[in-house]
Amino acid sequence: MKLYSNPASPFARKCRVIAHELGLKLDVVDIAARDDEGFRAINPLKKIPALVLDDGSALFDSPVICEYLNEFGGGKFFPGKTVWQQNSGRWKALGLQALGDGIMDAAVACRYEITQPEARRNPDHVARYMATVKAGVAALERMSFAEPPTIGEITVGCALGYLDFRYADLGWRDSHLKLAAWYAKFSQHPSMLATAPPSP
Ligand SMILES: N[C@@H](CCC(=O)N[C@@H](CS)C(=O)NCC(=O)O)C(=O)O
Repeated sequence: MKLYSNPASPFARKCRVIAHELGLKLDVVDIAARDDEGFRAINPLKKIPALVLDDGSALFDSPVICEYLNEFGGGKFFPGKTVWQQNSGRWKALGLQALGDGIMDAAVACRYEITQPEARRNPDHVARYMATVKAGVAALERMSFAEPPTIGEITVGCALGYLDFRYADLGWRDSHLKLAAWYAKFSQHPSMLATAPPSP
């Protein structure tokens, strides 16, 4: 299986963490999707991650790829069908994944905005993205996290890792002590250490 990825992408990192946890060997191809129109032949949305299976078909969107890898590798990162429970089970895991993905969406979009030439940068967009990032992190502070982790905890870990990577000055730990204590431990999982983004 070939994973189109990039060491800086928090979405691709989710897939790499699951693969590492399950001992799945992926052929990882690093690309800069933003500048690669040809990549639309694999993912028409031109986003990484994309997973190309041995029969040539492609999966995209990190929740889909992660769930596929989880099933392929016999993992337990996606809890089975359960009735709604606020603090555990399938809907908690998927809800946490959605929150982490939403933080990453805003943080990545903001990064694209602030790396534009100055004349094209829109401060209103930057403010709106950062408001979403901050509200998302504040919501995480009020949540509980499972051990062993689900896809929810993995996504949140990748989102916080991305904030440290691209927004080192954000200082999210200062006002989110519970979240910071959880992340200090979570980020030491071998799969998180093995997939950490490069130094900025
Ligand atoms: N919802 C997608 C988001 C993926 C995404 O935004 N990837 C970024 C890199 S971190 C990308 O490929 N951007 C290229 C572009 O937007 O042109 C997922 O979960 O996989």
